[in-house]
Amino acid sequence: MGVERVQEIANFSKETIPEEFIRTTYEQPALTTVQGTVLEVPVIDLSDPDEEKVVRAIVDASSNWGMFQVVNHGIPHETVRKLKEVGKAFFELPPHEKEAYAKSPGSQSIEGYGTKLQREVEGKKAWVDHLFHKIWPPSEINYQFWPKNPPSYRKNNEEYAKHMHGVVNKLFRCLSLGLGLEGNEMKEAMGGDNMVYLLKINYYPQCPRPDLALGVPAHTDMSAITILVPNDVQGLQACKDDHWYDVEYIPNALIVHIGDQVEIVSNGKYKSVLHRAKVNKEKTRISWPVFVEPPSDLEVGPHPKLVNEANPPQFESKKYSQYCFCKLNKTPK
Ligand SMILES: O=C(O)CCC(=O)C(=O)O
Repeated sequence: MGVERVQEIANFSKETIPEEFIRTTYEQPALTTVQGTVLEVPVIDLSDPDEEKVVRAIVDASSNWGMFQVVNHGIPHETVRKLKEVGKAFFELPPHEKEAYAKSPGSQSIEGYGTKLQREVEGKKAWVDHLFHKIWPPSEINYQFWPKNPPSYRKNNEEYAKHMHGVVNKLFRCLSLGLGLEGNEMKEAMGGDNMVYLLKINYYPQCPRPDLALGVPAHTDMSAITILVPNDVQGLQACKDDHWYDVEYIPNALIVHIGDQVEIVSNGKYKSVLHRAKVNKEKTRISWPVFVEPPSDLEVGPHPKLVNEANPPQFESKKYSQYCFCKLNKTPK
């Protein structure tokens, strides 16, 4: 097989973890988390008929936190439950069945089942396996990365993607109005209906040393926005004013991250959120972020209506693919 999956490593790591998973003291969650405080990222009721109130709440959350949770978002709870059920079932299949969807080494595509191969800057590895595949638009979907087992995987994921549009449209409308733009202008700046929804499933097995390891290290998302549902195991942390806080798990809420592209189009008014994920000693944590992204060849930059002599552009305009390449290869933006 070649690549060792974290799920397998977890099976034989009962008390300790391999050295490459032990974070430096600057990153270890036990040493760097503000204890006893669960971060109260704003919770916004998307069904509130007072649109101005919703816009104000989204502007405030996106400018000060870069993260918020939405409730009454219109995606049926049953749809989310079924998405989670089939994702969990996939990761519980025997290894050889999952390996059928593995990314081939050297593949340029992000899609497929995998474990991050390259170590990070500090030489460390993350305690997580994942599955990536696009769920929208239909022309971008590569069904070879969608598990055939469990058999309802495809139906349940298609159903989730269908319901996701309503939330995406509402969020972009509010973000746009909050900048003084027309309701459709933010979405159009991200590619309109050609935006790509990339689903990732993070599978964080139980870890005997959650104080030392991280599931996902600190990062901001390259996407425009990310819409995430976790299972009921708390693990997401957000950085606010240079401190790391646990983000509360709210059943049936969607967690929204402002990504780098919204920060760029807003010319810095909205902030992309620095976040990371912890792991758990007793329970497997799973999360399903959907990265809502501009098409790869779309040039993204500060919206022309938001820049003038008094507000010069704070970011260079770049094709989204080029932005991702620079960020992943750590070349100057
Ligand atoms: O699992 C989480 O809550 C966060 C996941 C995440 O940040 C990522 O996959 O980029």
